[in-house]
Amino acid sequence: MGQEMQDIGNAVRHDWQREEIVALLEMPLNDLVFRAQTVHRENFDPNAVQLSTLLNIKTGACAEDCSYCPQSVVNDTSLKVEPLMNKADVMEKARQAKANGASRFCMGAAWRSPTPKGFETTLDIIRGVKSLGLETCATLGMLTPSQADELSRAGLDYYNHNIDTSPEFYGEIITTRTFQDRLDTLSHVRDAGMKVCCGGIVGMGEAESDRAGLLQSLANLDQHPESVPINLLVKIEGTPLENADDLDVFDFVRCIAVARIMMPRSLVRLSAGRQEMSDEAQALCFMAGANSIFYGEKLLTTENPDANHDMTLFDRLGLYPMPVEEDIDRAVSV
Ligand code: SAM
Ligand code: DTB
Ligand code: SF4
Repeated sequence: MGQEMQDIGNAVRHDWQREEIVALLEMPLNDLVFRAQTVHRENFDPNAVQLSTLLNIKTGACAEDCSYCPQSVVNDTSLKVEPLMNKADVMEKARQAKANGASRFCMGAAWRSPTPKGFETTLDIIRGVKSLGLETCATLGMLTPSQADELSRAGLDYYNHNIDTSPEFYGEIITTRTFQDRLDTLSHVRDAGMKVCCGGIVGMGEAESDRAGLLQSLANLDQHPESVPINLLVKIEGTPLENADDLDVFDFVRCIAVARIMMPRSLVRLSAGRQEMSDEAQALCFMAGANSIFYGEKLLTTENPDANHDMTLFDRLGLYPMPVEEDIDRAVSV
């Protein structure tokens, strides 16, 4: 492999300009996927895919107005509100996730920010899940610096907090908290020594330059997020985005490929939207450098492919779950 290709794969840059990202998004697909795959191979085992299992530990009645989300109080969806789960039930789900082969267990709560009582229970839940030998991740909304510290001390490895879209398009999607609020939470998470899981959603009617802006904002953070979930909007009845135009699946693949090129050592997660995607589209995403998925039949409130389907797809493609040690070693070098 020539020096030029090596340089492509190993440069961890934080100075991405919007035009060069748009140029990447518009490359011929063959060239783009080749470049992304080259970067992927220089930084990872190309056939290992990290598996994260999600559990919504508190459902619905969220005070934010995110226009994609079934859990917002302002969206009139048929979702049943459920209070915070108890520790024993969460641990049972975490044990099952581990037995099914997941390496990371991600707990979501539909909060603008954690309530005081809910937060204490969540700390206890995290201590329990950590003791099972799983990597832990949580997404609980905005955090203060001291909440981030407490989560870190309880054994939380990752905090998921997405910026969702470009700074310009953000106000079309959410009005109850700002883009800067999200960046503040991310810096509290970093300061507390946790790893960052941060990505966004595409297919919300945004322009290509917004997809470039999302990727630019992620890659130009002081440190790249260790995990980058790229979600394809799941259109949910009763949300303002229920009738959003479909994103061309190749434009989704392009986002994955450009995320891989821009954040060469991060796990790029093919996230929400897999249930609506063909096996072939998912295979293209893996070729373009995706190396993580949500694994298990449910995301937070919506369907995900079942584990048998995913393991059959992995067999057909020669993929295998990434061992947890490999994920931990890699995260040290992002
Ligand atoms: N309330 C917390 C928060 O927003 O920080 C945590 C849960 S929230 C549901 C986590 C993320 O899921 C959102 O930031 C968004 O990126 C993603 N998400 C939510 N609804 C989605 C949908 N319908 N389609 C795709 N992604 C979605
Ligand atoms: C992320 O980026 N995607 C996940 C996780 N982080 C919390 C959530 C996807 C939610 C899809 C819609 C639902 O199931 O409610
Ligand atoms: Fe609440 Fe999170 Fe849904 Fe926004 S995405 S409405 S913050 S649960």
